[in-house]
Parts: sequence; structure tokens; C-alpha cells
Amino acid sequence: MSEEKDKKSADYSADNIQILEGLEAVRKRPAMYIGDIGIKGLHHLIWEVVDNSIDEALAGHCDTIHVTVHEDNSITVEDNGRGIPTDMHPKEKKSALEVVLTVLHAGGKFDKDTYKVSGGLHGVGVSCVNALSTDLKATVHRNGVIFEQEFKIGVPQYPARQIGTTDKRGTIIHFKPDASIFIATEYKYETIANRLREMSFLNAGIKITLTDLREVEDGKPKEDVFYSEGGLVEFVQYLDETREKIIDYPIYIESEQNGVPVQVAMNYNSSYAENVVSYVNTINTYEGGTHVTGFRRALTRTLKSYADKSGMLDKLKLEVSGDDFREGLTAVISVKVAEPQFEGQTKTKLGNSDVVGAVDSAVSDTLQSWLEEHPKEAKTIVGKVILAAQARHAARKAREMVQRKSVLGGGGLPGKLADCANSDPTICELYLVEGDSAGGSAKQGRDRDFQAILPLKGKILNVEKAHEHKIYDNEEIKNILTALGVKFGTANDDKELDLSGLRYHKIIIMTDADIDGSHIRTLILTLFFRYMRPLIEHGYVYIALPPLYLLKRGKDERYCWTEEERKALTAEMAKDGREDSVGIQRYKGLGEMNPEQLWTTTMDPNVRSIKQVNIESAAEADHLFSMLMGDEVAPRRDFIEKNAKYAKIDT
Ligand code: 0RA
Repeated sequence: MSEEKDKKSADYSADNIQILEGLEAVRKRPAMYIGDIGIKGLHHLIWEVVDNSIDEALAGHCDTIHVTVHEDNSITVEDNGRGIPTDMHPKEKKSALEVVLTVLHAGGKFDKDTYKVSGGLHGVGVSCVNALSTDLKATVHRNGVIFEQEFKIGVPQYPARQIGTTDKRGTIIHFKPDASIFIATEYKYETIANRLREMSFLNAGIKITLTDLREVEDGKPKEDVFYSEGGLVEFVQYLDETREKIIDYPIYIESEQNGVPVQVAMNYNSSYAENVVSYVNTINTYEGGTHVTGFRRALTRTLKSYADKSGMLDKLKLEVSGDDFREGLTAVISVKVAEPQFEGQTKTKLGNSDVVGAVDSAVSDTLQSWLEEHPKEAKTIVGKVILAAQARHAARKAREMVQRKSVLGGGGLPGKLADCANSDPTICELYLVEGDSAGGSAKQGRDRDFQAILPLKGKILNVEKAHEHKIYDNEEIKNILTALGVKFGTANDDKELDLSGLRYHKIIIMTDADIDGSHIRTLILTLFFRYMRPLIEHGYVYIALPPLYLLKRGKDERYCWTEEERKALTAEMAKDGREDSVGIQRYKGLGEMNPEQLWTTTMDPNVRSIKQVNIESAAEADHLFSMLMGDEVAPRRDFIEKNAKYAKIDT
């Protein structure tokens, strides 16, 4: 071998070793790359691949994406883009396709000009998906030829090869997540559907289909098609589907300021809640950030100045505040930021300070002209703002009353609270229990050192329909607030939640495993989501998971949490094959369990299973809630009928 050749092959293997080390790093510390190895990380693999197809679409080369969940929980993502390039990389002696799939962050390497922003928080590249899959196959239709290449845990099984000719274009990625890495292996249809729906609103004009081959009915797999012509405007209409709008058509704002593309759609409805949903590079920024600040600033200033000019505020004796301009407001904000800085508890708060001004000027310019061109609607909005200001003053009085009373009442803990002995919030738990009878069992069954019980009466207040000051009039909600030890109002903000007196770091919602129970759980979650969001962001809120069945045979008693478990355990307990010898008790309510049973199944920290509520699931609950509780009856009935069979769905 010549010296020259020798050197080249040494380079080649050195490169390969580097690549393997890169992928090995991903396998060693998967959470560093995809967030976690649970259900979230598992789904993240899909987002990662879909993001690449979306980028292809944003560059104008692709309009259709198919996502398929296979029976074995493997995933196919297919697009009709240009196809990942397959030409040989001169230095690396391998195809570009192989480089994209094996080199960390190589995704956009060949296409520097494209503004790659669909990822952001994701954006770790398809190579991560490859490293975390037992099998991955890429098929590329490009320049009339079909190429394929297969990998196992990221390692190519052969160089990219031609397998035929084609008149199509596009990329097909099929991968099977590695079950030795992930602790969750089952994809959730609703999670994927929700994200793809969101993607279709955020990227108008792309058709995204989802097919689930695990669920086939009458020979047809479960399928949804997500397509939005109108983008954010349709997104706002979707969010407000069940609310009564006060303006016929959402206001739409789109412009680019200092290299930051800004899109906003907004409308007002007759409810009292503010619902501002924001995105940076299609990532949902639950905690808001500089783009939301810019939007609020522009909204307040522009509406205020219009209202002042209109003379409508002249007779109002009260100060109008920023909040008043956002009552009944539903808005979606989407910005694209080249190098986003994410901050906050859940890294979903945009930090880039230059974005404030970009969104502010985009919104004020367009909104100002809109108001001038739509005087009738503008007056409707200002009228709503005035009502909000009056109600806010009433709410402040009510809030002060509650807080004064709880201070005067000697510690002021609610009479219904069975408090715990320990006073260290970091180890204390508060169970919010549906109904007095289950509350009674929980009181007797608990470990009273660190577990407190607050029974709640059936349905708590519907916060969707009630104005804020009603919240402080409501017995159950007052009890929750005083038991928790939280207050509204800090030095900077009279609405901000003051957590300094929080008495429990675990707040566990325990409701029956039936429709009513899930309804009540959704109500409580929505209360937290709308008014006490920091509790969710800090990870303090949990859902108790009581068992669904008790199986009995003689002295042998076992609990089951799912239908599958029940089947398997029944078979196991009926050793002689006589399944009818196994008694089955279906728990419909917590009240059917005695205190000891409640302790051993649902409250004992050593054996219970509880689920931490994250901000995404709370947001989903909020949307679900407004659908269940909103003004329109038809969608609610549809929803309940559609979901009746999933009555025990986890929120
Ligand atoms: C690198 C460069 C180009 C396209 C892609 C990657 C690409 C990646 C994925 C992943 C899924 N679908 C995809 N489609 C395209 C640009 C290719 C060119 O210049 O022709």
C-alpha cells in the first residue's frame, strides 16, 4: 500500500471512531440529548425526524408528511422533500446520507443558506434518533433513483446502496426505539396527534397525516389528517371553538422586524380567561418570555391610546391595568429566533431581549391600523376592557377579604383539613380528595406525620365560567388556598402567586376512577393551570392512581391498575385454569376501599403510584376543560361520546 493511501485509510478509520464515540455519547447520556428516557423522550424521537421534514417544507420543497405508528411501536416518517443528499462526501468517503445519519448535528451541514428554525430545543439531529434505535432504515428517492441504508444502534450495516429507480422524491425514515434505553416503549396516539395538529397550524399549508396500525377497526387503521390553510388564525379559532367570540374574525399580524419573523393571531371572547399561547421556532414556550412581554406591551399601549382617544374611558373612575386588556383574550404568538436562549423552570421561557422590541413594533403597527379600520369592533373591545377593570377592583376586594380573614382566624386553616404533624414543607403531602366519604377513609388510612387530607365537595367551581372575584368567594377554592398556604400578590404584582408560605411540596389529586372523577380532576388541574401555574412548574402537583380492580381467591388478594393486568393476574391466580374461582371487584369509587386498602394501594409512598403533572398535560387538560365546560353544547357531547370508552384516561 502506498504511503498516501495508507494515510487516507487511517484518516477514514479515525473519522469512524470519532463518529462511533459521538453516537456512544448519545447512548450513554440520552437524557442530555433528548430530555429524558421516559414517555417524553420516546416521543421526542418522532419530533426530531418530523422537524427535519418540516424544515424541508419551510424551505419550499415539501408539502406532505406521513407519520405511521407500526404494531411494534416502530415509527415511519415519510416526506416528499428533495430527499437527503446521497452523493459521496469526498473527504469522508461516505455518502452524505450516512453523514447526516451518523454525525451529531450534521443535519443542516449541506444547506447552510436555509433558515433552519423548526427545531431549536429539539434540533439535535436525526443521528440521535439513529443512535437510540435498534434498527433504522433510511430510504431516499432522489434524482430518479432509490437509495437505502440500514443501521443498528447507529452503526451502518452497509454503505448507502441503489435499489431501483423512481419518479418520486422524498425521504422515508423508519426507526425502532431501543427498549434497552427507554423506560417507556408505547407511543400515545393523542400525544402525537396533538403535536402534529399544532405543527400544522404553525406551518400553514403542510399536510400531515398520522396513521396508527396498532388500532385497526373494520380493516381501517386509526388515522387523522392535519392541514391548515389559515395557520395561526385557524389555531385561534380552534382554541376558541367552544367560546363565544365577540369579534367575528381574528386579528392577524405578520411581519419581520430586525431579522425576527413575528406572527400573531388574536381574538376576544366573552369569557374572563386570558389564553395566550406562544411559540419560538415551533416550540411551545409555556413560561412565556420576551416575545410575550413584547406582545403585552404593544397590546396595552396601543389599546390604551385608542381608548383614551375614543373618550370611552372618561367616565371611568378606576385605573385600567394591563390585565384588563387581556381578559377574554385568546392569542397565538409565533416567532422565529436564530439563536434562542431558553430559561426558566422548564426551559420554556424565551430570554433573548431583542425580541421584546421586535414583537412590540410588529404588533403595535398592525393593531393600530386595525383599530382605525374597524371602529365597531374596537369599541366592543374597549367596552370589554372597562368591564374587566371594574371586575378587577371587585376581585381585589374579595381577595383581600379572604386573606384578611385567614390571618385573623388564628392560623386560619380550614376546618375540613386534617393536617399533618410535620411542618417541613419539603416532606409534607396534601391529598385533595373527592368527596367526604373517601376523605374519611383517607384520614384514617394516612400516615399522619406527613400526609394531610382535604376533602372536596363534588364539583368545585367552574373557573372557565366564573369571573376572578368569584374564585375567592368559593368555599372549596378558599380551602385549597388556605390549606396550601399560598397567597396572591407579591411586591411586583398583585396577581403573582406567593409561594413563600407553601406548606406542602406534594399536592396529590385523588379522585374516583370514573367519568365524574376525571372531570373533577380536570377541574382542579385547570384551577392550578389558570391561577397557580408555578405549582405545576415546580413539579409539586401529582395525580394519585387508585387501582381499578381487586382480585380475590381465598386469602390471596391482589390489586390491578389496568385491564391487561387484570387479565394476566386472573389467569395467574386461577392456577387450575378455573378463572371463575377468582373474585373480581371493580372499584368505581375511592369510597369502596377501606382505610387500610386505600393506604396500601394509593397512599403508601413505598408502593403507591402517583403521576407528576407537567405543564404540557396541564395545558391539554385546560383545552379539554374549556371544551367540556364552554358555552357550546354540541362539541362537549361529541367529546364525551368519543371518549366515553377512555373514561379512565390519564390527564
Ligand atoms: C440535508 C440537505 C438537504 C436536505 C436534507 C438534509 C433533508 C433531510 C431530511 C430529513 C428528513 N427529510 C429530509 N429531507 C431533506 C438539501 C438537499 C438539496 O440541496 O437538494
